Amino acid sequence: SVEASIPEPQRAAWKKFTPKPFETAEEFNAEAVRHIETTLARSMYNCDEGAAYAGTALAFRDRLVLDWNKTQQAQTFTDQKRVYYLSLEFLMGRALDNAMLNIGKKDVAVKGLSDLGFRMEDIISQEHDAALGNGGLGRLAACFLDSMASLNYPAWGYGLRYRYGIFKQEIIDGYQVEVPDYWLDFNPWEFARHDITVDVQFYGHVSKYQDDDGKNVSVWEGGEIVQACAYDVPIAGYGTSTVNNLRLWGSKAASGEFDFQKFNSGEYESSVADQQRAETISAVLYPNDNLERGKELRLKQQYFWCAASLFDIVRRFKKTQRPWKDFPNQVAIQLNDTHPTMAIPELQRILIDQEGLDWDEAWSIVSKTFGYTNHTVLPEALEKWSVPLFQHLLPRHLQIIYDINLNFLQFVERNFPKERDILNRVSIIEESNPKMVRMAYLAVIGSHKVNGVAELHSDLIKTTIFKDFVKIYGPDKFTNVTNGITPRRWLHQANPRLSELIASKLGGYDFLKDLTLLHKLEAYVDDKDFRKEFQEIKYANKVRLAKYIKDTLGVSVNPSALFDVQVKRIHEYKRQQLNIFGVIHRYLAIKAMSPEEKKKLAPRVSIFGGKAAPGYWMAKTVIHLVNQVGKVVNNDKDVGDLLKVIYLEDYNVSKAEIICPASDISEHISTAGTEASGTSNMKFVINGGLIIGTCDGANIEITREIGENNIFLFGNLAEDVEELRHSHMYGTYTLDPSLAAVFDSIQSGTFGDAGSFSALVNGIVDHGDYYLVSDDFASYCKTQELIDEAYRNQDEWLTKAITSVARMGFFSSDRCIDEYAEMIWNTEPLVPSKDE
Ligand code: F58
Repeated sequence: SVEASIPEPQRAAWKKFTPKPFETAEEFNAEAVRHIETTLARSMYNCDEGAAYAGTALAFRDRLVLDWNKTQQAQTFTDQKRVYYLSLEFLMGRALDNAMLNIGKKDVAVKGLSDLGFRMEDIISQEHDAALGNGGLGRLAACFLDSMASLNYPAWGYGLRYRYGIFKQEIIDGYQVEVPDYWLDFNPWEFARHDITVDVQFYGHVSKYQDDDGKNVSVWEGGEIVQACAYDVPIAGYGTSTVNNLRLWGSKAASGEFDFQKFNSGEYESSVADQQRAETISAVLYPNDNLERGKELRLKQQYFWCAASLFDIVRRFKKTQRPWKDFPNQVAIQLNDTHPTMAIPELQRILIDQEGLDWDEAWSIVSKTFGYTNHTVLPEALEKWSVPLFQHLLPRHLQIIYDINLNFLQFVERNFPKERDILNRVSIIEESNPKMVRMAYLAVIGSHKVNGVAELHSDLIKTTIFKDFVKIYGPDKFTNVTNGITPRRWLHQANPRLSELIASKLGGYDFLKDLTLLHKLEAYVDDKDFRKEFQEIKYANKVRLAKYIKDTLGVSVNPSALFDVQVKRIHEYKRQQLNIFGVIHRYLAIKAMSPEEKKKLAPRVSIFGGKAAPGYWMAKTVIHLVNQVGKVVNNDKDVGDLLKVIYLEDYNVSKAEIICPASDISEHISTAGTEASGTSNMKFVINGGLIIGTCDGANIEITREIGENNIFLFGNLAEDVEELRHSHMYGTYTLDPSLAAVFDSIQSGTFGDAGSFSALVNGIVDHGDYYLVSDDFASYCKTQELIDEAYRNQDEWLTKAITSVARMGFFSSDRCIDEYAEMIWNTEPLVPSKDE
């Protein structure tokens, strides 16, 4: 589309009318009421909380947009290197509270709304979560956007605008039921850019021609075109006027002649069907976490989004009129896992087929542009696409991938002439039937840096899945950036009272921009008043969660009990089954206790939450078991308050904001070596909760920072896992006796039909216990007893909690982004000038 701008002489006229942002409660109300009356066409006689939310959101959005326009203008004019973060998932949660924090006028809105008869909390909770993600990977992308804007990096996110985000989970009769999440009814935070579209091609065939200079050229012809339409979301930074952009692509049928012809020739129905088929591409987020199923539509989503994003990035670069060799100095593209790997052959295709560069020149640009972040070593999560599917859907890209592979294998052969096997092992094409394209290898070969997300994980990828590549490229291509979380959302917004208490001691809110300042809290660890207030805040947060549990599930829990929380996607490797077996073990123990023994036991509330992938039977069985155990335990008079078991429905970002501040202990108990990092571990500790965990992912670095006395570690180490698995399969295998007792009680029908749980039990008893539940059970239960004991000494517990908070400075996503910028992107912040 042609860019038009107001001519210089007329700009003074424009500037006179630049909107003035609201400053006072009155001015805020003027904006909110105007939006409710005119944008929504509602009056004071039909203004409910939903309408008041909309008015508030629109008033803040208007303020955001002014800074957004300025930021984008400044980034274009200064023409410095930009970062593009490509992620198929952005788990943003709610936006209003975050917008108010960043703009800094929440107090004004609180007053204004109260003048209209509304309470801010009620208004905030009207917002639908933007849930375009499954779990940690998607939430990390959201934290990174927040940090990139807060640190003034010129950065854009690129993703897909799913019509349906992650499903809503209902628990019916103890089973998970999935309900579609249609979230776009009213979304004030996005701007449809109907003028920014990209045509994306699929299917067809490749023809070879000779051009006028006798050069061979490949042309991808035929097939179908789908149109990508841009939807932009402003991403505001904290304590700065930088507002970056998140561009999400929606799919539509390409308009124009083709449709028109069909329409005119009377094929109205089929032209509408084309439209619907095109819209299917961005219709739904795949709900699997750590599993790849190789579905055609998923590959279509990936290519559609990569092609549209690359076109957009290249278009922006070309406007600068720089030579192509400058591309990697102007553009850094980060691949959030292998999902955007198609961007690599796509950029190569654009450069050679469309821009006429020769292969080597193009490849030198491509391989300097990309960085790849790996988030898992689980084999079932590594993406592979069948060659026939590829050939059918993206014939030109398959050729390019073959050429990339050929060049790479020739390079390997030259350097390792004596090793015949290595070529087979590192080839992008797996010689299976059908042949498969290994996306992780393509990502490694096409990127200049590869990183894992915690130290252990980054070491593991170098010794397992990418071992050969370390030999080929040397170790420097591989690096680590330990994950982090944004303290704005996960401390300040989720726990405003704790944030305020910290600010009162540290002399302001600078710690929200430099989290390492938290270390100064250690000076207050013995301060009576501080301790009292810290403890009161934790209690109040538990009361808030207890109320939520009562309101949603009708179960009363005692806020003085130890709240033990495990909330995350349900997956065998995360071992919610270990937790619930531990709960059953505790239940059996309580049943056998004398009244005196019972008196000594600290009451506990075991809280679970998380979604299972709809086709993941074992995970769904775990959910069912937790609910069945809850039903029995919560109604057992012998148990009373000593144990309650809660399953929170539909765990999501906004619920996490209530749950994280309310835990005493949270569980991060994956089989060692399986959880790449984990990020909720950080969210709990920063809110003054202790953790029980295995030596896995970021737990190890959390331990290093906060000290081993402040964490409850247990279980086998990653280095021992392989041998243990081997011994299960081929050696003698004895089930842990306490776990055997737990299984006996399940099999005798204590928690309902034993048959429903047999697969879960048999996986451990008969099928090798792949996740080492039995091996870790004794040390898990022992550690839970240590927790009971430690909790009895409230004073020491509190010391541990405060000390831990003070030592969490390392785990800010701001630190991550600075590390990426320095080690991988080679970019600098662009600090907005005051008078702009
Ligand atoms: C998670 N991965 C890791 N994948 O499991 C977790 O340890 C880590 O902290 C986090 O990434 C951030 O690095 C994860 O969430 C997914 O959900 C994918 C969704 C798409 C399909 C493949 C899994």
